[in-house]
Amino acid sequence: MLWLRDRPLDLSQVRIMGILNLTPDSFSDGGLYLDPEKALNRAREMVAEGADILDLGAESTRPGAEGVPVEEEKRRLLPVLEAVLSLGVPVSVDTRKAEVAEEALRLGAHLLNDVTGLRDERMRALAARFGVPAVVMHMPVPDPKRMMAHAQYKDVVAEVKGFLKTQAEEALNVGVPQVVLDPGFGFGKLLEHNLALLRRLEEIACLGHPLLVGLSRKRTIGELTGVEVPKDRVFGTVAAHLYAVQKGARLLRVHDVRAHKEALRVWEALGA
Ligand code: HH2
Repeated sequence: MLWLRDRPLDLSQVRIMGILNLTPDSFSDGGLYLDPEKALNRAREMVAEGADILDLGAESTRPGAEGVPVEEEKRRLLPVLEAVLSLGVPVSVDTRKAEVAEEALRLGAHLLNDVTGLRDERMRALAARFGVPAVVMHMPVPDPKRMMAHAQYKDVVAEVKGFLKTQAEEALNVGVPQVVLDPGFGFGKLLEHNLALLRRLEEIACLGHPLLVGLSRKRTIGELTGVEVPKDRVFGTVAAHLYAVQKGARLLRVHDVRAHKEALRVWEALGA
C-alpha cells in the first residue's frame, strides 16, 4: 500500500501516473498545456481515462534542458496544481527545487517526485515534514544539461541499484514515510543502459520498495521502433511498460493513459 497522505493506493494492481507538463519545451508535449485552462482539461481527461495519480511538472528535464528560475516554475505550477487538486485525484509534483516543493506540498500535493534522487537534504526534510512519500530516481549527476556526458557505467544496474538503495535509506532515516524507486530511464543513459536496466529490473524491485518506471515516448522507444515523432511512440511505449510490469514495476508514468489502462486490463485478466 502506498499512502498518499490520507489516501491509500493499493499496489496489488499496477497503477497509472498520468503526466501533465506545464512547460513550453517538454520533449513530447511542450507548449500544449501552458494555458491553465487547457492543462486542467487535460487533467480531467486523464482522470476520466483512469489515471490513478497525476504528475505535474513545470520544468523540462529532457537531456540538455536549461533550468527554469524558481519564480517562473512556481508561476506555471501552483495555480494549476491547486485546480487539479480539486478534482479529487492524488497529485504528484515533479520538481527538483525545494522552494517549489514546499509550496506544492503546502497546497496539498500527495507525492514528491524529485528526479535528482533526493540529493538535496531539504527535499528529504520536506517529504518527512509533510508526511508524503517521495520518488527516488537515479540520474548520474543532478543536472539534465550535463547528464548525458556522464552516461558511462561499468555495470549500470549495480550502480543504479546502489544509488537508489543509499538514497532510500537516507530518506527513510530522516522520516520520509515511504519511498518509490525509479531507475530514471534516459537520464544520463544510452540505449544499451536503458535496455540493461529493463532486462534486469527485478534486481531493483527486490530492494523491497514500490517501483515506478517512465519510458513514455522516450528516445529509447524511438531508437527501437524508428518512430521519430515522440507522440507517435505509444505502441512501443506500451510494450516496454508491460515488460517492466512483468519484471516488478507497480507504477507507470505515462502520457497515454487510455492505451495503458486497456493494455493492463488485458494483461491482468490473463493473470499475468
Ligand atoms: N521522466 C521525465 C520527467 N520526470 N520522473 C520520474 N520519476 N521518472 C521519469 O522517468 C521521468 C520523470 C521526462 O519525461 P517528460 O516529463 O515527458 O519530459 P520533459 O522532462 O521534457 O518535461
